Amino acid sequence: MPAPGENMRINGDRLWDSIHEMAEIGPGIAGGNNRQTVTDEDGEGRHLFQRWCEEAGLTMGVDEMGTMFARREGTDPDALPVYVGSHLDTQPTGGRYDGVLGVLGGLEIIRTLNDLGIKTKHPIVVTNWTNEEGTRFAPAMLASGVFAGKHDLQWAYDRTDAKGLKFGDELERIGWKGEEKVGDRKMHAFFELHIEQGPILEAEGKDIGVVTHGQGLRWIQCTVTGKESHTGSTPMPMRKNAGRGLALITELVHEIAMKHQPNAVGAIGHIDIYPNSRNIIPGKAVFTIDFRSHLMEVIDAMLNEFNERAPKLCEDIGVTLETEIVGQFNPPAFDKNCVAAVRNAAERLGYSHKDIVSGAGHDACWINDVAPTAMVMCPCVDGLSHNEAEDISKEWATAGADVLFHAVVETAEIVE
Ligand code: HGY
Ligand code: MN
Ligand code: MN
Repeated sequence: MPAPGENMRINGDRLWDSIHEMAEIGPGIAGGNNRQTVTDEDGEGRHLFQRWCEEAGLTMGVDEMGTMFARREGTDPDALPVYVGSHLDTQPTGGRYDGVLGVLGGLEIIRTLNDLGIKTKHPIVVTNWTNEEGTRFAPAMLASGVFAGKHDLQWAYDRTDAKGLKFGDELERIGWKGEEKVGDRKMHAFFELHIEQGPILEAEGKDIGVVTHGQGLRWIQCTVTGKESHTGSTPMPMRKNAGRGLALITELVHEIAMKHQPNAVGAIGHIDIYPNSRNIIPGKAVFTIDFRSHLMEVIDAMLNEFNERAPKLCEDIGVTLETEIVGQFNPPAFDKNCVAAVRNAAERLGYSHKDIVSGAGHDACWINDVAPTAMVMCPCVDGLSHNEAEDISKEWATAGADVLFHAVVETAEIVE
């Protein structure tokens, strides 16, 4: 099948303008975004995306997890569609590009095909996956996980946020609980454009990351239980301080990850301490460990060491530890043909590129289990993400979307 001509490019200015119009919805307090999943702001962003899709002549489908599928017809109605997308939900102190670049990069492909009057054999479907971030409702990649058969729909609906609200109720409240059965859609392929969220591409002066693999992840939610008592009058030997358990485990997680450098990361990002009063010994600490590696044996080794050492650390200071795995996926290896389509596109377009492993998790990591999948990455400034100061250049966004355009359109097969 003919690949798109090297002169075929997306409209970088239009993409850039759309990204920043979306960024006005759910603004953060420091220039980024707070458009958390199934909040009113998420709903507003969805409506804007839907309007743009309708203006581009797309038909919208929404499934029971609220994932949005905007379809451009192909010439062969029986051909499985090529899907392209990412997520519009953000972290509470998120950036303007994480996820949004991939959804609006997909929309830009449609807008460009319309401009050029190009038809493809396979339909193309631009996708906004619900709750990729997993910060308000764990785990991350919740909707794509249900789509790939990793989570049961009702289990997903019953996930609760810090205020005890249920995901399914919130999805219904914002009016985005669709009718389509999750996972019924079959894909010819799936492509996702995403900022790297790490320092490698910028440091090496590369325009494009050709993502061959991703890290696997384990989120271990820990509950350390001690005893609330007066910080002034309780003798030190009598204390059962859950805060010490948190501190010892925080250090243990770091020590374990450092043992497996450069193939591992580990930290604790979510922490709730109770009752969180200045003059009460903490009786309870609830927190989530995030272990990752692209090597399964390293993930297993980190979990084993943690399970051996953490209970003893807590026992020695008179507190108890309960753990629950609240998020997990194994290291994905993306589809070689789709990865080659990305690499060839970068080559054809004259963009510098390198093969890379994704440090962050993405919806593509789950979709890779049910369809041939690959990712395109662009650099981000100082590798910073999950921070309101997250930043990219228009050139990087344009290069990433150009490569995405060529990989998707080549796979969808241009009809002369
Ligand atoms: O956690 C992740 O890797 C993704 O950014 N949700
Ligand atoms: Mn993301
Ligand atoms: Mn993210």
